[in-house]
Amino acid sequence: MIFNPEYECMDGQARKKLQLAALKNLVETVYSKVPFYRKKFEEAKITPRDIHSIEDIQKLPFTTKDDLRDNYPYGLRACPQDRIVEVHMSSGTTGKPVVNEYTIKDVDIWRQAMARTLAGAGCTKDDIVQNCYGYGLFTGGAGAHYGALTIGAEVLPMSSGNTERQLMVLRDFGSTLLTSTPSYALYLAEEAAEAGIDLRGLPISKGCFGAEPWSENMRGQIESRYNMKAYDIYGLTEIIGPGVAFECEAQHGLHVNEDMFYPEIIDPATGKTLPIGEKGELVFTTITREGTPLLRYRTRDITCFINEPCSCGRTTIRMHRLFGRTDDMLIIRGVNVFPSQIEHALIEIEGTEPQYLIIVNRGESHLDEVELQVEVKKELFSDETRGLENLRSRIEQIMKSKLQISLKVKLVEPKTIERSIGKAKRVIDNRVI
Ligand code: DLL
Repeated sequence: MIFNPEYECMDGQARKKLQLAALKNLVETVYSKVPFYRKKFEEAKITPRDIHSIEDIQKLPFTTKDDLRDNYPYGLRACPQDRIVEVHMSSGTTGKPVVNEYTIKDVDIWRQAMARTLAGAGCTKDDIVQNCYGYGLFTGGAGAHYGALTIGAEVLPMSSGNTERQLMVLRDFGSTLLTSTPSYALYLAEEAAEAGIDLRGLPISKGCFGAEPWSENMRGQIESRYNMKAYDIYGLTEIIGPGVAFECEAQHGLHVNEDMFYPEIIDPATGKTLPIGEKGELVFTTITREGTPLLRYRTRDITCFINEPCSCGRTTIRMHRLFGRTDDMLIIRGVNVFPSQIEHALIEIEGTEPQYLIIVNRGESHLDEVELQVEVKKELFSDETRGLENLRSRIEQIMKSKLQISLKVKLVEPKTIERSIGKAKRVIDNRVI
């Protein structure tokens, strides 16, 4: 089902006109309302009057994750505070989270974007959506919730976790559409098998999965265990949350909601825009946003555009499912984690050395497990073991509060972790996805 054929199937030239008008409006706003952007424009010696065509977007400065960190928490707000109605957050590189503030119009855009997304997977008002994305500062829960309401479907606001109750609801409430991270969907399937629940016999027939990398192999597993069609959905906190791009029934690339979020693909080394079809870093300008709009935000996600017409009838540009990232961000149980956050936290913990190694595994259960090896001062090893045990559990607690994930800490003696002559190797990611 196409939720909004007027916009999703729009003629390309008409869409370009719309994008240009929205871009001009946005550029005027950030130039006059956001000192950070005013300064960037001055440095680049441009003004809003330099934007005449959509291609002129290439004259505009990029925005990076570091810019968001430097302007934490409200420095990029482009409207008065009393117009903000909702806030979401995700991890930044060194402890300062990335903040996104929404006006009511932004929430409306999000609702529409997610309604298109769920409709892409065939969701109608007859569906019962079991929403297992986390509710809270993470965008997944709220985004899927808004989208389902906008379609008029019934939402079961489960949030993540509490597997036993998830399975009870899945079996007893007749859920027809599952929204969760793909790894959680597989974990649930595993637990269902243990509990003797035959998922293939339940009404659940489609799922919208994203927020972390997954593969065709995982798609196949999910589809066969649930007897469902599994769709890839993409988004990020900085831009809106989920709802930036989604698969339709053709499952051949993700349609970008480009009338809302203008996409570009650039060479991450030079910043130059790449021709359609070439792989590079995905960049978005939030042409319709009001709260914290961003110009040419560098996502660090790697993909390419697919320019052939899609059999579904939508005319929006599609992006290939992600190939990876340009940085070292890990996604663990759906939570973004930067090794630099761990490093920062360790510096403040007495007794530890700044040498650590993160080992990530995906266990039998399909959930991510993390071991953090930390070198500790020599003296501690000659102490009684209670001291070591206290330190170990203190690090675990600190990491839990700073990173929002549980990891297992293993304390090791100085010089145990292999040194490298080049870039230090901080992560061993053993996950096969
Ligand atoms: O993960 C938003 C979201 C929620 C998307 C629910 C889909 C479903 P963040 O926590 O800010 O936002 O993380 C954004 O996650 O830059 C990608 O690297 C990664 N990511 C998101 N969707 C996918 C996907 C949400 N379908 C970061 N495939 C992004 C691979 C994804 N990676």
